Amino acid sequence: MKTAHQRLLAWVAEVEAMCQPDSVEWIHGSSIEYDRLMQRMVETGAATRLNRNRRPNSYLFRSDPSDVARVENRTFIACTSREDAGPTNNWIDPAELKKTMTALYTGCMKGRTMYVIPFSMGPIGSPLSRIGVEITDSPYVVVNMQIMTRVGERVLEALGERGEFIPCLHSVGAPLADGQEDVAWPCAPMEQKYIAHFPDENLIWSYGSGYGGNALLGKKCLALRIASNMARREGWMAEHMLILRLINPQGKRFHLAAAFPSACGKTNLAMLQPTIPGWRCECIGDDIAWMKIAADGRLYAINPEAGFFGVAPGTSMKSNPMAMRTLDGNSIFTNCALTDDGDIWWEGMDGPCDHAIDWKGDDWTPESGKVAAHPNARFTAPAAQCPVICEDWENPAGVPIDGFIFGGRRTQVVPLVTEALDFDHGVFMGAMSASETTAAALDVGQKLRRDPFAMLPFCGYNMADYWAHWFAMGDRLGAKTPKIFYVNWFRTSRDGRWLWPGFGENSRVLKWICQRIEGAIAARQTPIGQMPRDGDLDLEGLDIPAEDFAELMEVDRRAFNDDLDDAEEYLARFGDRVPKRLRAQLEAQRKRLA
Ligand code: TSX
Ligand code: MN
Repeated sequence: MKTAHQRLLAWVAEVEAMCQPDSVEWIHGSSIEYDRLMQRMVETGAATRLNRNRRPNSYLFRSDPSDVARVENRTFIACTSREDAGPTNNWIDPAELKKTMTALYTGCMKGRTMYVIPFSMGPIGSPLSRIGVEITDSPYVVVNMQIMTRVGERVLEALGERGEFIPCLHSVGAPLADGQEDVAWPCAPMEQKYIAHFPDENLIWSYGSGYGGNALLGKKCLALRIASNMARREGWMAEHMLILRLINPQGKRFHLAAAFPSACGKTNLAMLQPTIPGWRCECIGDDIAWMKIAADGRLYAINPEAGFFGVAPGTSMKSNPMAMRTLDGNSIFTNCALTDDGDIWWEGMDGPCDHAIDWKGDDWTPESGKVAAHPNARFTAPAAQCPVICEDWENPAGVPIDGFIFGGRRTQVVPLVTEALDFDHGVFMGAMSASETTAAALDVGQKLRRDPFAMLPFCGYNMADYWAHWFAMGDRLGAKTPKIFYVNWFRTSRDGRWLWPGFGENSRVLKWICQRIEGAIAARQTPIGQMPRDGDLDLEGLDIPAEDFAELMEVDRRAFNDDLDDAEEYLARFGDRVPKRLRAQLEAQRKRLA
């Protein structure tokens, strides 16, 4: 391989000696290489090629039924002090974990090929980008990384002989004995799975799972858990946020970054199609934002990824037409159903399906009494294929962020949109983000699941220190802090109807947000923040009954006070590491509600 990077070569040699693969292949990043890998996987039965006429250059994979999602209870932050990982992470002693995992890694690639994937998170050469190298024995990981990141020789070139890179080691944890036949989706049992982060040395070790966030180490492991540590040390931000550009009828651009817990439709919002005349929306990213203060004092964001790794079920021409069109070809599908004409299908897709092979490989009909696609089935598709991808999505300088949006899934209490009173109040809003748990017992009412900044599973250090970092960034941004908003698309009426149509109609809320950012309109101050005055939210062409709209915008002081009790209990978990400024926000909110 054409690299003279001694530290990289030494690391690869060291891993090879430990894992003992049959062979080593460096990934160049060409389409020929991609096709060859896919061809090999079709031959071994790991992949199914989809009907070329319906979905060219696209493939279906079925995972092992036990290896279908991120494994949070097997995800570890291995730093020196337990307190630095905080109460929301699984801490483990780095030396002890390395001993355990070294034993697992020893000989773990026997009978397999070890792939070396140099990759860039962010456009190659951007000052905001970071380089990683993933070593893996999973060809499925290689092809997914080729879509999700920039890989191969051009990355090695950018790395040079002394550049910094983040070593990411991955194995499915299933060595093959001499003559042993492989399975379609090799992986290790749950108690042997480890998704390990060593933030003190920017190192990632993953063992035992081939799935998504456990195995595509550039995404959650590097771009969020390790990057959040680097960002705090270096004074930037690594956030679980979509990035979009809104363009108003006058051609003025607004850039928004938004963080939502799972099941709020983040990818749908990232590819929003505005329903209001003259407004356009473009996608820059759907999952992760890396942001840095530039020379002009403003905050600029890049999307470190190059593709979308999205939840398939529920994605349709109704909920997200731009995502559907992104998947027209050159895509990978995992745990979706296979139709009789060689295409994919999932629950919530437009149109029914009479017969399919389900995600486990079994015969399926609607009468089978089970789902055809796994609820966490995924698509992997190049971002460049999105019809509304922003022309600046790979701009190495990033885009200037005008506003942050937080949110959650709340059928009660939280109104459609509020604007933070100031930056500190906005940090409080982000820290208090919560969704109702779907599995709440009927008699206990709705239980809240807090997911601060949608970073609960992704903050690679103590969440309380993370809040302090937000305040510190706010101080540095001064007058140039983005405005902060909180939205809730999911409020229902007392008789259980959705009060807000959601989806493309959310553009009406985004319009108000842009008008507030511009300073074009005033707002009504409420105890929980600024809200649209009567008539300010553009409802032209919608027929929402006045009573419904009033309910959607209602601020119930008692209910909000109860929420604050829950919030206070939540903060107590973090002890005296909680920034005083955050506690002050809680007290201020209480006073306003009294
Ligand atoms: O993604 C969603 N968004 C954001 C879109 C940009 N979903 C799907 C959530 C699961 C991932 C939504 N669901 C949204 C929403 O704004 N709102 C709702 C609730 C809802 C569902 C259906 C209707 C209205 C609201 N209407 C009809 O079905 C006709
Ligand atoms: Mn995500």
